[in-house]
Amino acid sequence: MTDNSVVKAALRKQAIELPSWAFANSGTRFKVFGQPGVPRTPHEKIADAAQVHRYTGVAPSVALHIPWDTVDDYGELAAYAREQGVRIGTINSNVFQDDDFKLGSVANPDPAIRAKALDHLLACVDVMDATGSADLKLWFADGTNYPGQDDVRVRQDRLAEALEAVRDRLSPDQRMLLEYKLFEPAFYTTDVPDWGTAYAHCLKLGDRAQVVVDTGHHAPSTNIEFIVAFLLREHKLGGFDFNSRFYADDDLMVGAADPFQLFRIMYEVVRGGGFEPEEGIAFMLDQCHNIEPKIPGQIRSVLNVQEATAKALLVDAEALSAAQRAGDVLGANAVLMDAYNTDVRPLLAELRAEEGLDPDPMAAFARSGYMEAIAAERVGGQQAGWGA
Ligand code: RM4
Ligand code: MN
Repeated sequence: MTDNSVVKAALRKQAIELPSWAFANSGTRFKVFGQPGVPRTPHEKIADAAQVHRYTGVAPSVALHIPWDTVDDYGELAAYAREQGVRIGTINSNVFQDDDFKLGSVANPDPAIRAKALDHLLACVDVMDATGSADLKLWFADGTNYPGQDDVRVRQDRLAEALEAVRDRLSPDQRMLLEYKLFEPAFYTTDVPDWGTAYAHCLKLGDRAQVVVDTGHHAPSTNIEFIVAFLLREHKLGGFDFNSRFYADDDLMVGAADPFQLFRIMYEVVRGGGFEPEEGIAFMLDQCHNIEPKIPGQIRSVLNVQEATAKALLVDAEALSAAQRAGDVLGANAVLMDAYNTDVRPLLAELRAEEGLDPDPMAAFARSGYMEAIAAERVGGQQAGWGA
């Protein structure tokens, strides 16, 4: 297996981005359960995210979601993030919660509504300029519920037109990351339902457009690691929205439902050079903590990604390649499984100690008293939520 010092050196470079909305209240369409101490403002979300970085050392940035994180002064918010020891990362657009978007946003049959959706996307680029963010994440709830409801071909034209306008607005150091999702809220057709559709649009858009793989956005049993390998090989993988799912887009903690799948994905990232800075892959979480406490939920998630990464880095590339070339099916499989079956927790504890962190971030955070402090301090005001 790969030498521990090599694995540690690679892990030191890892950065996982946290979603601001993970710290806010969330739920299902049946009920949103509030929790004590939940942030009321984007500043409080950033303060909570900074705690995750403080204890894990690998979560230095926070993604914003607009308009959930709207503030008057984004430069000030970015400065506040820096004071807290983190920075603002990806800007997520939201064109799925306005009444006007009932029949879609950028693919809506009404040109005035399409223009309104595009305005929002362009306003998100203004936010990026103010925060210094490099990535704009685009997810569209657009689609139809019934056969015949709209012309699915024309909807692709409308989508392409909006994407081109966004691309033309980006500065050279900014990217657009196009996310796909099989279904929901549209139940019959979705305008960007899969990686192939996203890839085809990004290919036409050029270098500054790349695909985002949200691990919860596939049909059951989809081989996500193949998609990752393919996109990485084409330099069209922009990043991940990590979460895990049992059934649909469950947004559960990454690595909770299927840690082996996460390992297989991370192995393809390692194999394809996806940790090299030039590749620019954004490793983001996109999760909701509906019933578990949110900050520890995020810490657990970051640790799950780190563990899967460590195991992927442990794979003995030479032994694997030799077995593959020899057609040794069982031998090759065993090389991969040896790495997966390694308990990497001692190695990660050691790494943290070397970095001056507590070897057990979950326990250290619990001891810190932060949860109790925010529950006592954050009284009154309106707790942030996803507004569904
Ligand atoms: C979508 C998609 C987006 C996220 C929203 C909240 O399903 O995953 O990335 O911003 O949910
Ligand atoms: Mn997502």
